[in-house]
Amino acid sequence: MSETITEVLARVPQSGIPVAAPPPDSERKGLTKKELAADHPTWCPGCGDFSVLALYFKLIEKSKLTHEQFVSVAGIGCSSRFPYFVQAHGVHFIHGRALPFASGISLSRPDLHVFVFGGDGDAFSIGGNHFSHTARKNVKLTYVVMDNWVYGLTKKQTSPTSPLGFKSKTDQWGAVDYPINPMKQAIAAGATFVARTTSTNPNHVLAMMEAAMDHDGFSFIECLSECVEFYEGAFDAANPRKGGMFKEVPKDHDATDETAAYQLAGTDFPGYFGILYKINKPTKNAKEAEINRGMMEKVKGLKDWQILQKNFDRMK
Ligand SMILES: Cc1ncc(C[n+]2csc(CCOP(=O)(O)OP(=O)(O)O)c2C)c(N)n1
Ligand code: SF4
Ligand SMILES: [Mg+2]
Repeated sequence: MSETITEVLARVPQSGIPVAAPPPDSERKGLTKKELAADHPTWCPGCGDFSVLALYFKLIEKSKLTHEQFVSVAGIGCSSRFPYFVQAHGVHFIHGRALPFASGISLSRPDLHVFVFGGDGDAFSIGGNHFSHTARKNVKLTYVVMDNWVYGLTKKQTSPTSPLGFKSKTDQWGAVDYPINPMKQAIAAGATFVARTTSTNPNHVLAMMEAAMDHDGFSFIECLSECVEFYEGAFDAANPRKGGMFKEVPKDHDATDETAAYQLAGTDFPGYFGILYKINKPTKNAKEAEINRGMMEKVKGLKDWQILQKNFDRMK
């Protein structure tokens, strides 16, 4: 029989910090990369997104996660096809709306690791408002944006991160709108973990994902991921194998210093890679758990139908 509301709420511990549901059977093993691989990805050969997927498999395997412990959510776009390629619980949702959907999962199932994947258009155009609000609410989830500076799925339109002068189907004479800076946007919106990486540096992508997953709050990673079909060579300047430069965040950078993080974020491309900003602040999950606990005290001993009746009586 399924749990009652009171039983579900009773799983929220006194600390207000939600903890994992009972651990899976100790005899169960974590998923392997091989078990996680689903359909053959439909991305173009050479697309940067392949690398992010492979490293996600590695992360799950390394963390010994089982099916009931994590979920992958995405919007719409080439990058957002991600959950299809993961043989585990996942959601391919509406364009730009992955974050509110994922927030619902995170708040109702705080024991899960909630990972969200998407593109620059999905995150910063149609989903721009959700990005800001999820960040300021500090919902516990990890958001990886595969930034290719273009709309890939719809075959080359200007995106909010396309640089000035970029020629696309929507800007035949070159983009005239100033691009956004995802790092600055995330810091300013209130994100508590803000990092930058590039799909051409696998070890670094994995390290950022691991750190993001361990963060108790909204963790955001911008991962440069080349669209070889519609923006070839976009990130060569960040790739040492193409004569570019991969500069890590300086060792003496204080990631809790918002102004310092903002300054690093403003460095000209290729900029810095690593954790630019990281602070601890109560999550929406913890705050809601606190409210739920208070309410539980008030309705102690009552049956679910009696709680409902009380609510209706109050509305009279
Ligand atoms: C409501 C809605 N508007 C527009 C579209 C068309 N559309 C699909 S994906 C996309 C942009 C994809 O770009 P991005 O998020 O950068 O992902 P990429 O394909 O580059 O990985 C657009 C405009 C849609 N599917 N739904
Ligand atoms: S169109 Fe671009 S983003 Fe889409 S799969 Fe192909 S290379 Fe990747
Ligand atoms: Mg894109």
